[in-house]
Amino acid sequence: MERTLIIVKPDGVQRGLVGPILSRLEGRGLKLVGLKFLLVPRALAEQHYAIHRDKPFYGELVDFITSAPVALAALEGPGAISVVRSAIGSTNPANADPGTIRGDFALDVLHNLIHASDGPDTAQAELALWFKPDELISWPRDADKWIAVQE
Ligand code: D4T
Repeated sequence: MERTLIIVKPDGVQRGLVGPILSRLEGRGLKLVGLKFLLVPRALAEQHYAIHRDKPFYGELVDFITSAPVALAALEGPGAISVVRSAIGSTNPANADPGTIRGDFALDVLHNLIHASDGPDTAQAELALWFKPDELISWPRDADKWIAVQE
């Protein structure tokens, strides 16, 4: 079982695609274990994108992610990290396969709708960066029974 982080970026929020994006990932069988909606503080954006600090697109990337609210989700499932990466498609949507989120809804590399952790180490670090431990839910083994009790 793995956990991964996704961020629906400001373009996805503004275009009303939070629901459709989460729906695709939930439909695949991934379970939500955390959910958040926020305007990203600049320091947090800089920490998240620190690996790109020396890239020419770093400035506009941080400007963009802090420009309007984003939706964050922590998702859990077998192979969740690679399952989500393949569901979202190539970083540059112009190269993303049809049927992927970017391949169906985006065209521009900066405005590529969604971020997803790209490996176990980044998933762990990013989940810790964006969620406090008590903001992540642990689903019980008998989750169906739990849902029935909650209803
Ligand atoms: P994220 O991190 O948003 O999930 O994207 P990827 O993991 O798919 O791609 P990335 O880390 O290489 O790039 C981070 C972020 O920068 C934007 N970007 C990227 C850009 O604006 N211009 C570029 O040339 C590249 C390569 C898009 C995603």
